[in-house]
Amino acid sequence: MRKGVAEVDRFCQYNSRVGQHGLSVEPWTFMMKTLCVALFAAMSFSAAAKDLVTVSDGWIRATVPAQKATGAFMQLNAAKDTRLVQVSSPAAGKAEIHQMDMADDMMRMRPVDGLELPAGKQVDLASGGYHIMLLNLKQQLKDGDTVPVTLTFENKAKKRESLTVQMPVKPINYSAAPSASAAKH
Ligand SMILES: [Cu+2]
Repeated sequence: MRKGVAEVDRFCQYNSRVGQHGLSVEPWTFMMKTLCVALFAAMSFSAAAKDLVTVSDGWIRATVPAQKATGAFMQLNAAKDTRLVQVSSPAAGKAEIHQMDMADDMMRMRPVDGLELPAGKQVDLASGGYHIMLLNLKQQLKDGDTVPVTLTFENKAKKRESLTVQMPVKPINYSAAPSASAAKH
């Protein structure tokens, strides 16, 4: 059992025991039961997204004061075909999925509306390729900070699931261990 689920379970068991002691506690018990069901539903929802896509080696590039944008990088592994369609972070006013490519001998990056994640295939979000762009940053991001980033996936049936990952901020000159596709750049 996942740690969070165990905690909710303990919380719910405790509250149903409290509910057995008096006659006047029925509405309270009912409310607690409803709340517990809702909590379980929310938790199994996030567990499902976790089982769907594995995020590894995530990091965010640190910023200098007054810098308003930075990149977030990671490796994604989907268990079933899905698509990354939306990103957000409380640290940024806006977040986008970006693609970086060469056009007329110039490196440019542009937002894309989604990134395909084929089942069983590792997709790298790395410097020089796809990445997550955090824009309108609310404060400077420093080495050692941790920033939550929420990824939303959509499958072929248009069903959406979200996953929040805690991403460490790494120094400006940091680069992740070279992976097969990053080496091409
Ligand atoms: Cu970008």
